[in-house]
Amino acid sequence: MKAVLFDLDGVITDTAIYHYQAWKEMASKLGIDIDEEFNEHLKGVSRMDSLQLILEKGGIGNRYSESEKVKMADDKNIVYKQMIEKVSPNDLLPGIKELLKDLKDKGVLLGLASASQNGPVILDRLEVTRYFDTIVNPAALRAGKPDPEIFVKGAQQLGVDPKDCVGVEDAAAGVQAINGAGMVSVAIGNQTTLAAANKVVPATEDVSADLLEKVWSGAINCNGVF
Ligand code: B16
Ligand code: MG
Repeated sequence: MKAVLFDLDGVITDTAIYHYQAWKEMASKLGIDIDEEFNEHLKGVSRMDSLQLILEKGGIGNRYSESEKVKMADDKNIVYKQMIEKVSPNDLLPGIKELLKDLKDKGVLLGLASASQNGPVILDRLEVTRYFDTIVNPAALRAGKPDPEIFVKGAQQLGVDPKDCVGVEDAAAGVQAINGAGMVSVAIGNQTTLAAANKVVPATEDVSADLLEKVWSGAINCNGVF
């Protein structure tokens, strides 16, 4: 294993509540009510695709022009950015600081493969930017997850073959993207939802450098069933 590509939201930290509150505020101005259950569908989904899902929920998916939608998404992002100003190192999910440190100590390259354009700011606020060798720019992608492009680009930016990489995700679309990139996948969360991953663990504290190495070598050597 030469590199690990990390998703951000739900893996390194959890800002889903801030995305939810900011979208809820924007949606209510349009007379659309969204709840936490609906918010689950927005996890890992890009900003513009999230907006489209919300408009469709309100039955007004075709009402606005592209520039009007960009303005709505920008307004939501202004609110979201105010909310993430309070993010601090205390918001790292359990075990993640140790994981990043252990992987660096072992000489493993680290990359961020997040759909969030706010990824670099959030890494700064969490004070973990120095652990990352590369960050994929999601704004430059042709397609979002489940398309493998973001993970393929991450491996390219690190100069590593995808088969020597492990991707870590919390969303089914993200696991599909990792697998499609030809990497080994480790997922955090529900065993049934994330069954396509080479390995599923319940929580971030269950992911260690040793586990990632073990899953990678097992998958490479014997087809990845654990
Ligand atoms: P932004 P991930 C994703 O992050 C979030 O899960 C998703 O809810 C959000 O819409 C997306 O980033 C875009 O975020 O509006 O900040 O560009 O899970 O891919 O790390
Ligand atoms: Mg995620």
